[in-house]
Amino acid sequence: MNDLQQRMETHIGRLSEFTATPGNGTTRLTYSKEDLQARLYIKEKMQEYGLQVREDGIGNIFGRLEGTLTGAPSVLIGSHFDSVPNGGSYDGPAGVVAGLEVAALFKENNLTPKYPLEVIALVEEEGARFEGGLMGSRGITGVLNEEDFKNLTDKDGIKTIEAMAEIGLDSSLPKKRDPKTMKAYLELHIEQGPILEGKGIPIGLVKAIVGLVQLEVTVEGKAGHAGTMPMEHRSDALVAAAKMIARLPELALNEGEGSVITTGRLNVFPNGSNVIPNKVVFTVDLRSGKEEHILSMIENVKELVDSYNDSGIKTSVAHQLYMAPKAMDSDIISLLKEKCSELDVPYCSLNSGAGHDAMVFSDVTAAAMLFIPSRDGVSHCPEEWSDSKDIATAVQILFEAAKALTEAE
Ligand code: HGY
Ligand code: MN
Ligand code: MN
Repeated sequence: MNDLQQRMETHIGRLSEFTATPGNGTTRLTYSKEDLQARLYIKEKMQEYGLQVREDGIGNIFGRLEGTLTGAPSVLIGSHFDSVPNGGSYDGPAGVVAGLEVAALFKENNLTPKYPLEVIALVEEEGARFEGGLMGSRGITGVLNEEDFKNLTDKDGIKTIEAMAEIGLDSSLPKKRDPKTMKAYLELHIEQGPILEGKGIPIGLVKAIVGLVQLEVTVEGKAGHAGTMPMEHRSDALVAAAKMIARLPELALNEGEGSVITTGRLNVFPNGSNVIPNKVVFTVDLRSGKEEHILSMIENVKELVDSYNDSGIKTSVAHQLYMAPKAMDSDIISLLKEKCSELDVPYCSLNSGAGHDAMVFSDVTAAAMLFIPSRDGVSHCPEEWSDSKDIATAVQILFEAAKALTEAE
């Protein structure tokens, strides 16, 4: 195992220690104690690698290697460092540590770029604490405005800015960043699917990222005693919600072309075993490679939910996130292909079924992604694993691409 691969193992190993569920995957919610531990580790490495470290008003971390061109836009390399509940060690951190090691290679080779290089570690990509997801990147690009950011609360009603203050972050700092300060955004991420492993190819170049929508459905009924309320008089919110959820998969299958629908979170109120539920709130995550399918599925979900309204059941659907499908930058894809060939690394092109911060940055700058294989194609679970050898290979490719991008006009 070479030094770079060893450093990858160390970084991933250390970051995976910062979890609220040791022994049962990575649970690192934004602005939690575990976030703070990971944040300190990332900032320590940024300083060690000679970068100027700062955090913005959302808590995103930037490590900057100044360029010789004053006021020139930066080449950003990184990913997110939050996780889903009981997730894996690589989803997000693989991209953050790759960015760190690209900066380390600039330092080791005494390279001062023309255009600045910035390593970026983003918060709340998963949306596991504050609704919607892609929060850190949406805040930087202004898609999430200051007002909406400040009003976001977690399931306990704690606001973003309160949670930030808990770990010593300053939410009064700037959030939205002028697009003119960004030249490109590069992200290494695990594939989270079976394609690369199936092909035995270490590097995937992402052509496009599927569109994704997060809806929140609220179903209201009437609470009552589980023993004394006759069945025919009930307005059971959970029974109505269960019927809706059971019919969602058919909407994706009818849409076709790889469209998917998932209900990942469901809360029952008042959640007593002998109480007829009077309210249920559940999420609907829907995705497709074509926007027409996304729009059609939104309409069909709303129609389905609406059809359960009656004298006792009332429903509503809230939009939490809307991201249209996004193509990655063709010029940077060509550059990455060239660097893979120069380094004699096999690669293939593929689309991403997962959402990523790169899809947000693609609205304001040239964005591109590299994938590495996921063992057994699994992710968002403790079994998630990728080979540090592949991360090291990706770092070499990103290093060559970053050198070109920080020199080119
Ligand atoms: O949900 C996603 O696609 C990403 O993992 N946040
Ligand atoms: Mn991710
Ligand atoms: Mn994820």
